[in-house]
Order: sequence, then C-alpha cells, then structure tokens
Amino acid sequence: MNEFFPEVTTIKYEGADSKNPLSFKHYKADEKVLGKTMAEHLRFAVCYWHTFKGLGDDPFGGPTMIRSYNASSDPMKVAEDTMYAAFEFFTKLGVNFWCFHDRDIAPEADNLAETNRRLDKIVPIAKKLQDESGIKLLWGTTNAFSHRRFLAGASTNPSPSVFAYAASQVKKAMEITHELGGAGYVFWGGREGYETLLNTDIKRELEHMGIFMNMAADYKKEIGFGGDLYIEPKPKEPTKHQYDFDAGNCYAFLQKYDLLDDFKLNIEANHATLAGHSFLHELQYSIANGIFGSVDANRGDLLLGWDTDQFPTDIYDTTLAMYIILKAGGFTKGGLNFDAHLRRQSIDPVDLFYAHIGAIDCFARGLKNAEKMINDGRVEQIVKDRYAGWNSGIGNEIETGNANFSKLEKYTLEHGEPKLQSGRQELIENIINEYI
Ligand code: XLS
Ligand code: NI
Ligand code: NI
Repeated sequence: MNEFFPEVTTIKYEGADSKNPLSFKHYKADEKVLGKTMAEHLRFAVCYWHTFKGLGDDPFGGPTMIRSYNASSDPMKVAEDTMYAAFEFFTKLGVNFWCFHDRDIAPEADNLAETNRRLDKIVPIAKKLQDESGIKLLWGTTNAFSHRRFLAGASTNPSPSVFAYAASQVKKAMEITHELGGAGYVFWGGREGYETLLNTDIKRELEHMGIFMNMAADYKKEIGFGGDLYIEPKPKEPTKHQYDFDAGNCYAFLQKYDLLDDFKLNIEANHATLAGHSFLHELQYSIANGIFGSVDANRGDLLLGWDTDQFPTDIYDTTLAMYIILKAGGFTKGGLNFDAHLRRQSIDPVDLFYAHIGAIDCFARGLKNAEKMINDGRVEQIVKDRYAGWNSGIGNEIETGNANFSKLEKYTLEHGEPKLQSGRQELIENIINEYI
C-alpha cells in the first residue's frame, strides 16, 4: 500500500523538553487525569473537509496545496485515495475520531440516485478502515449549502422541492453515519437565514426548519440511530443572518418546536466570537440549559471579522474551556473536533501534522491546568461564597418559592440597606494565571 504521508511516522509523546516538532510535548493519550485517560477526556476528532478537501483556496484565489491523493482525473479514485490518506493521517497522528460531510467523502453526481450510489461505494471502505484502525466516527453531517440548489437555504428554502431534496440528503447521510457507528450527527445550517428581509418570510422559514428538525428526530428513531443530534450555532457567513445565531437562539428554537429531548449543541469557538460572545460564554450557556453536546475546536482572529477557522493555540482559552466542561461532567458522546484549516501559505502535507499536534497539545495543557484548578478549588470556593446567601434564610425562601413581593418588602424594611461584597475579579484572574 503506498503511503500518502511518507515523511511522517507515528507521532509519539516525548515530553515538554523534546525539540522534535513531530512529537507531543503534553498529550500522552493513556495518562490519567481525574480518573480518566487524556484520550477519554478529550475525544479528539480530525475533520475531513478542511484537512483533506481544503486546499488553501479563498475568495480571492484558487488552491495553493498540492496533495498526492488528489492526483487522479477520476473523481471516485480521488475519493478512494483520500479515504486511505485520511486514515493514514488519523493513525499516524493518534486520534480516535473523525468527522465528515456526505459530500466530502464522495463527490456529488448528476442526480441523487447516482450520488447515493457513490456514497455506497465509499462507505464500505471507510468502514473497513475504521475496523482495521479502531478509529471511530464522532459525527457525520450533510453539506446542504455548497450546491447551487441551496442558494436560498435547505430547510428554510422558499421552495418545498429544495426542502424535500435536503430531507433526502439528510436521510441518506444519517443512514451512513449510523452504518459507520457515529456517536453523533450535526446540523449546521449554512444558508438557513437570509440576505435581505425584503424577500424573506421569517415566520414561515422558521416553522419549516422546526418541521424539518422534527422529521430528523423521527428518522433517527425510525432507523435506531443511537448517536446524539446536534445543532451548530453560527450567526452569519455565508448568510447575512443565520437563524441558529448562537446558543440562545438555538435554545429558543428547540423549546418552541419541542425538540429539547432530541437535540444538543455543537459549540464552535470561532462561531461564538462571530456572534459577539466568548467561546466560554457559549459553553456555559449551553451547559446551564442542559443542551451542551460537543465542540468544534478552533479559533478566530479578532482583527478579521470572519470564520478564519484557525487551529487552537490559546492555552488560557483551552484551560477555561476544559475547566467548564469537566465541571459539567465531561464529554459523553461529544468530543473536540478540529474544525480548522491551514493558512493558505502552509502548503506542505507536514503542516497538517504540525497544526494538529499544536492543537492537541494546547488542549492537553488546558486539561491538565483544569485538573489543577479543580483539585485546588480556590476559584470554585470564591464563586460558592459569592452565592452563599441563597443557601439559607430569605435567599432559600425565594429559591424554593416561599416568598413574594410583600414578604420581600417587609424583609427589606426590617433589614435596611443590603451589605455588599467584592466580585474579586482580579484575584480570580491572578489565581488562574498560577495554573497556566
Ligand atoms: C462552518 C461550520 C461547518 C460545520 C459542519 O462554518 O463550522 O464546518 O462544522 O457543517
Ligand atoms: Ni464547525
Ligand atoms: Ni465554522
């Protein structure tokens, strides 16, 4: 079998002092942190689209990256070679999961039946490679935004025929995700939004999306797919406004269409910042509302206002993200999917390894820092103390529904001006820097 990344052998843990760029300095898959191995906690996934199908093109120029698995003029040969290259990459990198869109793994043909036949040729290869390597599918998804038929959205398209097409596509993508034993299935509504309100019936479009997602939840049950369903919030791009704007919008949508039992969220760091939130905010908000599921681990560039999908490098961010996730019980079926791509100038295949190694080590450090934070407990104690007033007395009466406005007026007249306390922000920031 010919290799697609012959210049790289298996990436190993060599410790923080190693100068070998093709080694992990912090990620040791089987090292235990708070009772579980690092691999079990972090559940890293490589994404198929950026890593194997993204070739450095941007709105101003074509591909810059040349890959041996792309060489054939036969698109199905490219699809096959890419699948072998992908599993070679996952194996050499040492991750346990991957993620894909239907159209990443097999190119679209002239009609749906032929497109599905193409998937049926590729999926058994993926299955064989999964079985041989032990690498699993974190989630599958549908690309219902690239083809011109989806120019005005998929489930929110003004045309019911496009809605039907998208439904057929999700049906098949869910079936192959099930076939590959996927732990989840993602909905990212790339064009589920609008360019202008002048031609848009928001009420109707949202209702259609609600119907669509209910059909998806029903189909999951119909085929016995055991993975979690996720919505991935993003505020805009390519649309001016996307309906799944942020975790808050998704939560309202899930409540309105009675989907809270069926869906969780896949939180992407760069989408959070595009929505004017921090990554931590989106994590905290979804955890607080019981809809946290999985993470697209990347980062944006605050000086560029778009989804730059860079690899995570900020240890402060990964520390706090892992702290929040661990305190919420950790991942169950979700994980950390590197929805990130190389910069246009990083043209060598080895750059794919550098990028993923850096991101994996960045989260490994975050995990170990979070362990220190949890074991130390000082930050948690400050937060607990801040809310201690609610554990007894009037606070407890309010929380348990045993107070009303008249009672609270009486309390205030008796007790007078409330005693204030410091928020301790700077102290907390100092403590966090001790762990990093
Ligand atoms: C695009 C999204 C996309 C989803 C999967 O911005 O992040 O890559 O993760 O469709
Ligand atoms: Ni994403
Ligand atoms: Ni994105």
